[in-house]
Amino acid sequence: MSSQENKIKEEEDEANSFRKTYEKIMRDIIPTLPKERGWMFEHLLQYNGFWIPPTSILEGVIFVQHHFKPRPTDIFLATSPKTGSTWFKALIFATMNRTNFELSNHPLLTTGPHGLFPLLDMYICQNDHYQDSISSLKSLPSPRLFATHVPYSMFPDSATDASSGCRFVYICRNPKDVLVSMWLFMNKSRIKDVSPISLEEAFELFCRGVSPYGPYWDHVLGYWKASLESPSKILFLKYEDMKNDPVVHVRRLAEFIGKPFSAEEERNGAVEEIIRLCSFENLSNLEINKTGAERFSPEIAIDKSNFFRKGQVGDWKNYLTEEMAKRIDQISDDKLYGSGLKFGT
Ligand code: PAP
Repeated sequence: MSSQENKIKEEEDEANSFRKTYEKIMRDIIPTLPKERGWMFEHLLQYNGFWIPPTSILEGVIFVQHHFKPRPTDIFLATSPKTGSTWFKALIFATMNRTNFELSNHPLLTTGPHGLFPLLDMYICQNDHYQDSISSLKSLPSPRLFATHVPYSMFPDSATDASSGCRFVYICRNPKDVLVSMWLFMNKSRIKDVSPISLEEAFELFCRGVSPYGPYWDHVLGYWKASLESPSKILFLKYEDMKNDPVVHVRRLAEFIGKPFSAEEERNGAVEEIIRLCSFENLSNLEINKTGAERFSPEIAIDKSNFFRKGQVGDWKNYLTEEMAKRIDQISDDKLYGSGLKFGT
C-alpha cells in the first residue's frame, strides 16, 4: 500500500472506531442521563457531572474524551462559555503569528477570531463524514491552536499527563458577568423551537449548575486545581486581569506559548499593537465580525455579531438584583472555599 493509501485507511479506521464508541454511548448511556431545560437547544444532559447540550456538542465532547489524539505541541484555549474565548483567540493567534503577518494585512481583519482558531468540541461534526473531519484535523500544521469548552476532567490522559507536552490557557470570568452574557447570547442564538428563557429562570438554572458546560464553578475549579499542580502546563488567567493590565498579561501569554517578546519588540511597541488589534473596539467594528454567521457544524450557525456585546467588567449591575448578586457571591464563597481562588472584580 502507498503511504497515501495507508493514511486514508488509518483515517477510515479511526472514523469507524469513533462511530462505534459514539453509537454505544448514545445507546447505553445517553437515555439514562438526567435531563433539564436547555438555554439554546431543547435540552441539557448531565454527562460525567457537566451539563452538555445534545447532540452535535455532546458528540464532540465524546470525541475529545475517547478519540482525540493530541500532539505534544497542541495549545488549548479552554473556557466555560462566555468568559472571553473570542478575545483570547485573537490575542493568542496574533501573539503566536506576529512575525508572519503585517498588522495592516492581518488575517484577523479578514477572517475573524473564530475562523482562525477552531473549536475542538465541534470539530468532529463540522463535516457530514467523520473521516473528513479526522483527515482535516490531522492535516493542521503544528502547533495546532484549539479552543475548547470541555472540562479538564474529560480530557484524555494523553493531553493532561505532565509528560504529554500539551498546554492549556484557561480563562475565568466573574460568574455574575458570565450569567448575564450567557443569558443574552443564548436567547439571541437559540434554535427556533426553543422558547426564550427569562432572566429569573436563567438565574435559577445557573445557580443550580444547569448551564451549558456547567456547573460553572466546577468547570473553573477543575482547571484551577490542575494549574496549581502543573503551572507550566496550565496558565490560568482572569478576564478582568486582562482588562485591567493587558500589557502584563499578554507578556505572560507570550511566554507561556513559547513566544516571549524580545527587548526590541518591547521597545517597538509590539505588545501594545497586539492589544489594539484585538481590542473590543477594533474587532467588534470590523465588517468580518459584524456580518454573516459562524458555522460550527451543519446545524449550528451563529451570527458573528452575537460574539461581541459590550466586553465590559461589571455589566451584571445593569441586570441582576442585589439579592441575585448576593446569592451568586454566596455560592462562589462556598464552592471556592479553601481553593485559594477568588473571582476577578
Ligand atoms: P463564546 O463562549 O460563545 O465563545 P466568549 O467569546 O467566550 O463567547 O464570550 C463573549 C464575551 O466576550 C462577551 O461579553 P459580554 O456579553 O459581557 O459583552 C463579548 O462581548 C466579550 N468579548 C468579545 N470580544 C472581546 C474583546 N475583544 N475584548 C473584550 N471582551 C470581548
